[in-house]
Amino acid sequence: MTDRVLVIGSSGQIGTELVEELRNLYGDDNVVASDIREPQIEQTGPFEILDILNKVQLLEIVEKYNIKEVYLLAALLSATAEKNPAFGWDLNMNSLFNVLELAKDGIINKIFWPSSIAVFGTTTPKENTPQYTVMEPSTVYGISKQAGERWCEYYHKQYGVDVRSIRYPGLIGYKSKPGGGTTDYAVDIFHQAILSKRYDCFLSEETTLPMMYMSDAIKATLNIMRADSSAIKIRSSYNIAGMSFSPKEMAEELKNSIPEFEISYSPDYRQKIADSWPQSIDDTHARKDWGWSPDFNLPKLTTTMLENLEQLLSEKNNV
Ligand code: NAD
Ligand code: AKB
Repeated sequence: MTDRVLVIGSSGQIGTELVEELRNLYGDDNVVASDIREPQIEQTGPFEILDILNKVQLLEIVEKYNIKEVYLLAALLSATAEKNPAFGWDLNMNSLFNVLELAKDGIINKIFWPSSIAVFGTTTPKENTPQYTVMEPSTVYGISKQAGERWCEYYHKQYGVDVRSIRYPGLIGYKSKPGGGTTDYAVDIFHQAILSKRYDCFLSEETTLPMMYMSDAIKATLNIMRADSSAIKIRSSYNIAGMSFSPKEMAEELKNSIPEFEISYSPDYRQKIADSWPQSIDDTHARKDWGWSPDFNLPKLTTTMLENLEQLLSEKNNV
């Protein structure tokens, strides 16, 4: 029976785009999408409803499709987890244990599990944040990601589990909506710029954060997963960088295409989260070990987002 890939949390912001690319690479039937909720877009391959906290259901799906590689995307993100810390911890940690255990038992061969810039905290150097540095996250999400990184490295060293990970910055794409993060404004702003030409931002104007266009994030994910195992020297999680900007800089860039666009600022509880995160990231190790480099900067991201989102929204209005 053919070895197959399973994406867990496939109906979310990253999963929606990752499944599409994995199916282009491996074939529609060889990539099984799964989530606790229905997908955002029509599926071209198998989809299963799966609660990752249900170990029995997970094993059934893994055996049914002969899954050998798992992309674990199910999680509560930073803003949502702050509203429900106990469940955030439960989901973010136990989902990872359930998948790591399958690899430890030799049932699956390879795991991708994303970490985040949220592993850093207020005591971390903010600019060009190094791979190895002080890490004192202050959110339940960041704490769960930091603990997850430690467990990934532990399972690799103790049991030889082939687990690979990236610390994604805030991700921006037009195909799917974000799921409760602090960086979500950078997607919402495009929707509102097109629909109403104005946006009220929940972060203050000077809040600079590391960000990345979704196709760069997907490229990084596929590249780290397809690299030779010997090239993956870091088994906790790799820093990767795309670009850094503040809401004010994003708005200025948008005005180049939509001159009448206006932005206002009403910082809420997410400001404190953003203030604890780095402003820019040093990704030297990812570049050296498995050839990482981004394709998108802020101007290219802005024109690409506007072009594609305008088309998508006008298609939806015409349906
Ligand atoms: P998302 O919230 O958009 O998607 C997560 C998906 O997981 C959702 O579709 C949700 O229904 C599903 N899910 C929740 N509970 C589940 C359960 N019990 N069983 C199965 N599925 C369940 O998140 P995303 O933005 O796609 O993020 C995916 C991963 O990448 C997460 O680990 C996140 O921490 C990480 N990450 C994302 C970003 C970003 O900017 N999007 C940045 C850094 C790290
Ligand atoms: C969030 O804002 O929670 C995510 C992340 C950077 O991990 N986008």
